Amino acid sequence: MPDSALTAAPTLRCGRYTFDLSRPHVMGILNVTPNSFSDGGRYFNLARALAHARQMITDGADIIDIGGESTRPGAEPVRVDDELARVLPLVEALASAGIAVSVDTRKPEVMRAVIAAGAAMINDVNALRAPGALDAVATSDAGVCIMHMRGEPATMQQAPDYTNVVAEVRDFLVTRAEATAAAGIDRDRIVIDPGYGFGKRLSHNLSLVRALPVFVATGYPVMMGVSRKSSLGELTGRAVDERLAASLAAGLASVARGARMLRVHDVRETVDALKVWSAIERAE
Ligand code: 7PJ
Repeated sequence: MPDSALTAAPTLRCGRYTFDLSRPHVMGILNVTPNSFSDGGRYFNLARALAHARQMITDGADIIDIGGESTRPGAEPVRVDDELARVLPLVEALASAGIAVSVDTRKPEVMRAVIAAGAAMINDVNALRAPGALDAVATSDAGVCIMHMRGEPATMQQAPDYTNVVAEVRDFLVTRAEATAAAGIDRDRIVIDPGYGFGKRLSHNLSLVRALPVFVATGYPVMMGVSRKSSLGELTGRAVDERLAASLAAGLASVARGARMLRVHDVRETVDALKVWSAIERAE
């Protein structure tokens, strides 16, 4: 592993927040869809969602990622007004409480509205490819996560194939990050994400984790979302709510290869794991 994978210490600017990524950061997942696969839509209720978000902050999350549209394989699209009705009240409440908020969305209309409501970051699994998405973020000071996805959520797991998954995903992310920067979004507002599980087979996902230093070498901070994903079920035979150990292993393997942000369901356990890993990295 090149030294730079471990020594790169970029700063990420997201609205009024500046994250010093010399310490790996944790993004807590808050799904507010009725059908989110890994939490069964349990947080589709404002009071419960707020309590869960606050708990994740108490547990050490640096930012909360709110998603109102499921992007699980096979998921159907959600209308703009439905998505906004789900996420906006949460964005407003959390942002006004001084909590850094990211919104997981592909829709420019949603991006504009949540940024106006105080969101510090846009997490777009579609890498700002929707018409108007680049502009929606460029006219703000929000940070952005550019993720790789092959195809569309409805169909992405139908026989995904790559000649060289690492090179193809890296080239896509660099191209999209350059387009993002060219649209007026400074490089220190951009994070890239190989999109674990998005139009990839198990072997592709594993290759991407193993090759994370290739992504780190692009100069952009790297985010990984492995939490509870189905490939971890393939490896362990565990159901979605029994993948904590698998998620921690994949998350730590990612951070050890240079990922600077982990998007996770299990914040408390991830923060503990990172504390131990970081202490070992700092030891004499
Ligand atoms: C990811 C995401 C991910 C980023 C989802 C799930 C599916 N955003 N949104 N990276 N995954 N940036 O959480 O299982 O891996 S939704």
